[in-house]
Formats: sequence, structure tokens, C-alpha cells
Amino acid sequence: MAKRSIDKSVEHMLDRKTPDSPETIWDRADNQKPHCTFGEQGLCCRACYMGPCRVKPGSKKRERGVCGATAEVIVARNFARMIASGAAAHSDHGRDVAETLLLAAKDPDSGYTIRDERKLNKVARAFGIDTKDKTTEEIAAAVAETALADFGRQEGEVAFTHLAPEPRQALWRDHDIVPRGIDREIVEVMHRTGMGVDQDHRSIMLQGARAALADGWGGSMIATELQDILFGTPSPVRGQVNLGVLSETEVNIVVHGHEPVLSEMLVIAAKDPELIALAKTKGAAGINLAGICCTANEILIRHGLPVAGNILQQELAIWTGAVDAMVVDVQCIMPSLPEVARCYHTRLVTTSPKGRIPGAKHFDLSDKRPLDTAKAIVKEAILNFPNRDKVDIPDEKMDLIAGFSHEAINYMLGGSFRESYSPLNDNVINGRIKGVAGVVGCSNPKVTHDQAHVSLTEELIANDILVVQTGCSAIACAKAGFLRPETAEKYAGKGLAEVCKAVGMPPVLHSGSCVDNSRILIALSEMVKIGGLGSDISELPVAGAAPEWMSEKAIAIGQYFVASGVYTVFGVGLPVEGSKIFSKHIFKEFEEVFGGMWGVEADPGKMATLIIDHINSKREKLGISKGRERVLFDMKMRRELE
Ligand code: SF4
Ligand code: MSK
Repeated sequence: MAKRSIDKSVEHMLDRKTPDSPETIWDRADNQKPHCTFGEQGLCCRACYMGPCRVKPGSKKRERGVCGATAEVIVARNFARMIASGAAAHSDHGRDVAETLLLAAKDPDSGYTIRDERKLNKVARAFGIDTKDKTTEEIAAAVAETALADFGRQEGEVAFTHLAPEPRQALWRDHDIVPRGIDREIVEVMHRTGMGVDQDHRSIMLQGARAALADGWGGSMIATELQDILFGTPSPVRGQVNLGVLSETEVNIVVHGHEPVLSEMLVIAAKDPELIALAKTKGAAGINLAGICCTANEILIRHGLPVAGNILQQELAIWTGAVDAMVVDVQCIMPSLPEVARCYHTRLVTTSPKGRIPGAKHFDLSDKRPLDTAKAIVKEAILNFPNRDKVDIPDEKMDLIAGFSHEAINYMLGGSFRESYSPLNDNVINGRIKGVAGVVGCSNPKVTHDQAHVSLTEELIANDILVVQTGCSAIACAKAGFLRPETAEKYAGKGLAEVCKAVGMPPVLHSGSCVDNSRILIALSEMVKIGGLGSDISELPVAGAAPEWMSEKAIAIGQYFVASGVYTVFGVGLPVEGSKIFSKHIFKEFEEVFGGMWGVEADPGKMATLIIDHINSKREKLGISKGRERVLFDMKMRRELE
């Protein structure tokens, strides 16, 4: 059996398993084997009830679905629907944040305030809002209203798309794929991919790209930028990661999901002297607020609060017996949690009307003032502390530095008087840094947990490629110790190590949560703007990767990176491989359409080779290819890593 995880804390918990222990995600993944190959290859269609149809290209009887749909059309429809679903998730998150900003602007008693006026003014400028003689609240209201209008607009262009380099915008206009309104593009994907509408896989994918752009340059960017206005733009901050951050003596509250709208209030509530005093009366030493997944990333990058793990560790956190409340919002929350929580004392708390779970206690954020709701949740956890039974917290925890927003990178590289990406571009041109790779995305029990994230990242930095991370991938590399400045000396190539040492940054930069992939789009646009590396994102020596992806959101992210001109490689597999025609389209023909294309490679070593070769070919085209020799990883080096 393949190793389940390279994370010792996971091994520790799974070794402890008895026949009475609750199931884990790995047990259920085993029980599902073998997975349906039609589904895995994208060849199963459930778009109408004449089916479901499973097609088999090349077979006499199963070449087409009942309606006559070919494999490439079925695969395209399924893939586009994954994009639409992913885009919907990120964008609905963005909408909630825009509504919260409007609340902050209009209601002084809401509990929310504007923490970053500089960012507010920057976004106002990007939206073309006249800020003269306006109060901060008036500007914030105008920004929130403009962002909200982007969701429902029928014609025109989503505002943030204008931050992309001019040639990129022109390319999108040529293909008629500039997103008009965020909701509109998602709806149109759903319409076109229903039974008997768009029957051309290329046309379906152009609309898929439009919906993905509505996510990356729309919903996700709105979420990121407006969260920065409300809660502060991240800057480098120290933190700790892994199950060992849970405390034996304090009340542990673990936030989990994606939206920081409530968790920011929990950060305040957990410091409330009255609640800390109450915790002490119950025998606890204090209150420990930690997180899982992207809500964790949000409170990490702004407050340095600890991260208990990535997605596959959510059940194991409860298994420690030390979690007094797990507070979930939306996305990536396993429906198994109530079952696991029942075996321990953990109180499972839901907070979003969009994400209800039977067996959980619901605290609706809209019921009361959010800070009151947060305090009530903290109190619930405190009152549950005395119900703890046996506690087993693995020792593993690792130090890290996170919070590398686009603005923070700008500042680190150029200092406060000449904030700029020029030093980054200079170092890419002189070959100290070969290129930049975004390594992002989920964990997936189909592959050894964390292994691909860590080994890919190690090989990239050894070859002088600066790695920017988000999501569960960032948590995986943080656990491996890569998010510390000393990693540069130990693992990075000579050139990258020199730059990291001069600037004082790690070679692996944690930029935030899944919606914060939009920070990478802005950073790439900035690199183009600074000059010397071509006139469009597609000319930059950069690449993207999601080595252990699982979520539809990852597909939306992959597609907006590709449509923005970035070569993007996914691990595990992609549900497109059943159609050669469709595969050729996204793995080859896309390069001509977008200057970026998809790739798929399950082996992290081979994935590293694909990315390094791609970056080298871009360097060659830019005429900056002279540089250092490639570091080749042999089997011994790979084994040492494991
Ligand atoms: Fe089958 Fe066509 Fe209906 Fe899909 S849309 S289920 S291929 S009949
Ligand atoms: S949480 S979307 S498993 S990265 Fe953003 Fe992790 Fe993927 Fe969820």
C-alpha cells in the first residue's frame, strides 16, 4: 500500500488507530477503489435523464451518448462545469466580502472597520472611483458597490481585468472572452453545457475560460483585495504549523473553511479578558485559536495565528481529543466531521447559512452583531473544555514565515522608498533567479499526502526557481520547514539563496489562501510592467502547479492561470484524458490560443522537469538563457527527501 503521508503527525495519529476509531478519509478512499474509470477520465455524462451515458472512444457501441454527444463534447462539458462550480465558490466568497465592506462603510456599529486605507484608495483608483472630498466610509461604500456591480453586470468588462497587461487584455478581447459580469459567465457555462446546446469542445472551453477569468480577475480578486481593506494587507509574520500547535492546557478553537469574515471576529473574541478569565475558571490556561485549510491561512497571514494542518488533517485534529470547538464556514469541510466529533467531546459549530451540517450547532453570523456571535462561540468552546477526555497531541510543529502579499514582496525587494519588482526582474534577467513558480492547491488521498508538494518545491528551489504558494500546498511546505529563511541556504540553488539572503526572505513565499492566487496574477502583471521580461504574462519565465489537487476550485484556478498565459501542470490526473481530441486541445492547442496551456504529470520529479524546461525555454526566447547548470535529483536525493 502506498504511504499515506510524509507528515509524521499523520502517521502518529493513524498508528494509534483501533477497530473502534472513527473512519478517516484514507479508509473511505480505500473503500472507493477502484474508482470508476469513465468518471476519472471525464467520459461519464449526467446532463440529462436519457443517460447517464458512459462513452468509450473507438468502441463500436459506446462511441457516443444517447443524444449523440461525442467524447470530446462530454469531457469539455464536464470540465467547463467544474470551472463554473469552482468560480462560483470563489466568487460567492468575494460577494460576501463585498457585502461586509458595505456593512462596514454604512454601519459604524457593525464591528467591522477599514484597516487598510492605502489599499482602499488603490482599489478605488483601479475601479475609477473619484475619491476627492470623500470620507473613508464613502470611498469604501463606492468600492463595495462597484465590486457588487461586477457580479450582476450584463455587458462591459469586469473591472479588475484592466489590471492585466494591455496585450493580454487585447488577446481576451480578440477571443471575446473578457468576462462581462461574474454571475453571467458562470450561468452561461451552465446553459451551454446542458443537453443539446454548445456542441463544439473549443467553443465550450472559450466560455470556460471566460468564467475562469471572471473568477481569477473577478470574484477571487475582489475577495482578496476587499479582505485586505477590511482586515489588513498581509506582511511577513512568524507562525507555527502542524497538529502540535494544539494546546494541552488551553481551550483549543479550530477555525476551518475559507471565509475570514467571522474568524477575524474570533481573533478579537479570543483575546477578550472576560472570556480568558472564564476559561481559567474552567481549569484552562488560556484560549488557543488555530486553523485548518484556508481560513487558517487567512488568520495566519494577518495575525501569525497557528495552523493545525491542511485539508486531510481535519479529522485527525479532532482525533487528538484536544479540540474544544471546530468552527467551520464554507468549502473543503468534510461531511464526516459530525461522526468524528461524536467520538470525542468536540463541539462542531457551523456559521454560514450556506453551509449547514446536521449534528453541528449553528451560530448564524447574521443573527447578531458579529463580535457577539464570535464571543458566544468562544464561550461555547470554553464551557466544553471540562468535557475533555484523553488527549494525544503529536509533537510535530514547525516554525514558518508567511504573509507575502504582492505589496509585501514589493516592499521587501525595494524598501519603503523605492518599492518595486525591479530587483526581482533584475535577478531573473541576470539568472540568479531562473523563474517563478506558483505551487498551489489541495491534498488528495489518492496520492501520498504532502509528498508531491514538498518534493516538487524542493527541486524547483534547488534549481533557482522562486516558489510562491497558497492554500493547502503552502501548509504542506510549511510543515516541511521550507517557509523559513534558513531554507535558502539548505535547499535553494546558489543564485536564489544569494537573493533570499540579501533580502531576508525564504525561497518559498506563502501568499495566503485559495482566493489569494489572485495575488499571483497581480505580481505577474507587475513583473511585465517593470519591463525586461517581455510584454505579456505568457512571455515570463513562470509556471503554475497543483501537484495534489482535488477541488473543482483548483480547476477554475488552473484555467484562469492558463487563460492568463501561464503553463500550468496538475498532478494526480485530470478528468479529460478519456478524449484524445480534448486533451490535445488543452495540452497543445491552448498554447496558440492563450500563450499558456495545461499539463498533467503525477510524478513530482517529472513535473519539476516539465516546469524547469518550460522556464528555460522562456528564458531562451527572452535572450536571457545563459545561467547556471540544472541540478539533477538522483534517487538518493529523492529518498532522503522522503
Ligand atoms: Fe447522455 Fe446526451 Fe443526456 Fe449526456 S446529454 S446523459 S450524453 S443523452
Ligand atoms: S483549502 S480548495 S483543499 S487548497 Fe483552500 Fe486546501 Fe484545496 Fe480546499
